[in-house]
Amino acid sequence: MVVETPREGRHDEIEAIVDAKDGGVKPVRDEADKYTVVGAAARETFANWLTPVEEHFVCHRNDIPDGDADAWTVSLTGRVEAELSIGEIEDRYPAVAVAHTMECAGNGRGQHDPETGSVQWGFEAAATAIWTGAPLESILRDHGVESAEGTWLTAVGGDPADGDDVFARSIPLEKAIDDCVLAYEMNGEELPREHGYPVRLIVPGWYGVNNVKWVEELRVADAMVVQGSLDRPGEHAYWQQEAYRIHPRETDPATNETIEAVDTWEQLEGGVDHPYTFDANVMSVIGTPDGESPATPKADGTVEIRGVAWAGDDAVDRVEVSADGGETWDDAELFGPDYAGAWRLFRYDWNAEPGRHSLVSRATDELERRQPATISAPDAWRKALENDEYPWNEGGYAANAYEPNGVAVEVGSAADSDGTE
Ligand SMILES: Nc1nc2c(c(=O)[nH]1)N[C@H]1C(S)=C(S)[C@@H](COP(=O)(O)O)O[C@H]1N2
Ligand SMILES: [Mo]
Repeated sequence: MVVETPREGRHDEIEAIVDAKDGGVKPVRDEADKYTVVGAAARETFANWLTPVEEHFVCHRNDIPDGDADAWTVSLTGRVEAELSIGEIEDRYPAVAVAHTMECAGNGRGQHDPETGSVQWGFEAAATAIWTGAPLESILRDHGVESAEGTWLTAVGGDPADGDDVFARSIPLEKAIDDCVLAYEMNGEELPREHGYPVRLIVPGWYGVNNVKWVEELRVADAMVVQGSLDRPGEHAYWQQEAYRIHPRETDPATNETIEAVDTWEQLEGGVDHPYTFDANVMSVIGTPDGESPATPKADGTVEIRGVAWAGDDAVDRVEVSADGGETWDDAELFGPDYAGAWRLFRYDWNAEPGRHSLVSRATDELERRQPATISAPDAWRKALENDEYPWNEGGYAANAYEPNGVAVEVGSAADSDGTE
């Protein structure tokens, strides 16, 4: 079992990361004191498309391995048997860059009432970076793996286990071949240690937990990871089969070797008993105005509301904004870069009357799935969705309600403004 005690040295590690990131991130409350977690310090992170490394959240449970790129290897196991050095990963395969909006599956956990324990994220555990690396398609093809049907790829982290559980996560081989990369650079720089140096898996548009850092093994097999899947001691399936599953109170999700519905929302709608957190649910955050200081209208009386919206590996179709806490809505305009797996920018010229206003945004994806308003009461479970609520769940996973992410903004009167903007 996973050890439930605080992890030693965690606070020093968090402090070192906040220092290295120059204050672009802040520590987040972790009830069990187990995780290394920092999130975007300012709402304005969500007013930009590219998240600088300094503002990119960090989340992991174990100590960061101190392995060096020169000595590190990635073993291919299961249907394949090979060992790759970092040099080979860099030189033998094409270098590609992918844009990926990474969101911790626990983002929004702090909005669950009653609280669910663990890390109390608001909306600060989401970010978009450019990850450079080798396409898994090229690596797998080079080793004779092509067919995808019914096959899973399990990535194993080289982080020393806290207790005896191994950090292992499975994704369908189809997704791996479609667009995943083994990344060795982040925003054009060498991967920082806390983000997975020397090599990590990037699964575009899928929740953070699938993006295994410090990858040391990639296993191709007919099943998702279950206990006994891996050729090593310890508990293999905790991170796949127990943690990061969406389920009501006091439920132990059953272990599955495979499932039909992979899309997280489809699972939530009944596709799988206790959904796995795979692709990210449709979500949006307003970046500016940030509510920190009064907003000053431009000469034409408008204030630009700007933010980001994402929907995992589905496309964002529409973003609406409301300046009255969700009573009335207007369409925002989507603009800027449009890459699968990464968020879109949105903007709206708001005729801002002086006074206090409650701004919210809600996104709808191409499959017409819209962010719900709130998180339900604990026992509503799947029925919540019909009531425009996200199901409260014991782990606090994959929440995408819009109301909790709103921002209260004070608009200065024309007389308050200096008239230059
Ligand atoms: N090996 C390993 N990979 C990991 C984790 C971990 O604890 N160990 N944490 C995961 C989780 S829960 C998240 S949200 C993302 C965060 O990636 P980042 O720290 O680069 O933002 O990494 C994932 N990859
Ligand atoms: Mo996470």
